[in-house]
Amino acid sequence: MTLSIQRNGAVGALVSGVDLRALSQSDLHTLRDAFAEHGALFFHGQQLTPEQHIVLAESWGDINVNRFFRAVPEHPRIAEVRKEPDQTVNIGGGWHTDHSYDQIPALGSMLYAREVPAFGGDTLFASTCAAYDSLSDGLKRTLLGLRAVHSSRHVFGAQSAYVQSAGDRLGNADAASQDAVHPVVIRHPLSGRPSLYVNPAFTLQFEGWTPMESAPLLEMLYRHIARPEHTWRFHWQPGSLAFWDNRATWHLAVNDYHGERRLMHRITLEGGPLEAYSH
Ligand SMILES: O=C(O)CCC(=O)C(=O)O
Ligand SMILES: [Fe+2]
Repeated sequence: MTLSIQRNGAVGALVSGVDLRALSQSDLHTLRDAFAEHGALFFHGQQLTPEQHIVLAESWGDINVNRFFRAVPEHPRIAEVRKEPDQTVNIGGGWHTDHSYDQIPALGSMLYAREVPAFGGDTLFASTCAAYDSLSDGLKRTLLGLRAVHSSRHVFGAQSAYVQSAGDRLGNADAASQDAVHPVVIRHPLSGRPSLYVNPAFTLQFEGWTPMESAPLLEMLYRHIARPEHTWRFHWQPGSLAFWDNRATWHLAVNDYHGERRLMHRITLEGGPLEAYSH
């Protein structure tokens, strides 16, 4: 098998010719470079047991256990992303990046498809690096001086409509007490590229601005990041794996398959501190 990497549009690359159960050191090196360059890697036709999924994740870095997702039975380090035929709410159905409410956000996740609907259930990705690059120089200069406040409280706390509608798929609402402040434009820890680090799920306001003052500029940035030319759509098969970088991308799980089951296993990797981008 020969490993080959084919880039998508603005975000991610499709990797073929590789068995994720048997990566050589040289494959791993190639994948690390590709991950830094493309922000997400996509694979099809993988056959991973939960144990092999864990081995794969550990070959990359340390595992981070998400406090809110229900775990796969007997695998406390694997989160379950599930929607049953009788459920209408899905997990991650709006644009977001995971863990921005942590002061040291997780690097990203390896999401592995076990059961997928016959049609739909795709995941959209957006490049927050491409989105920064396509802003005007004037707005870039303004954003470089800003920091933003992020929180988990309104999403994963007990009062949240999302938690109430997710049933037993989400839990531990008492742990939803994180607030973090991050630069609005970060230097991507792997690529060094500037990346827009705000998202509609967890960002509350710019530091030192009121929520009302922040909303119009945040909304503008959200519309800009979600522009079609910054995005790509991944269609899952059983055995597909997506590995995304939370510091370079957003994602959105499309909820268009009511009446069918979709079951994914997610392992999240520890990240590192974020720095502001400066010229
Ligand atoms: O199910 C998906 O496609 C993604 C769900 C999600 O947002 C996540 O696992 O972080
Ligand atoms: Fe997510």
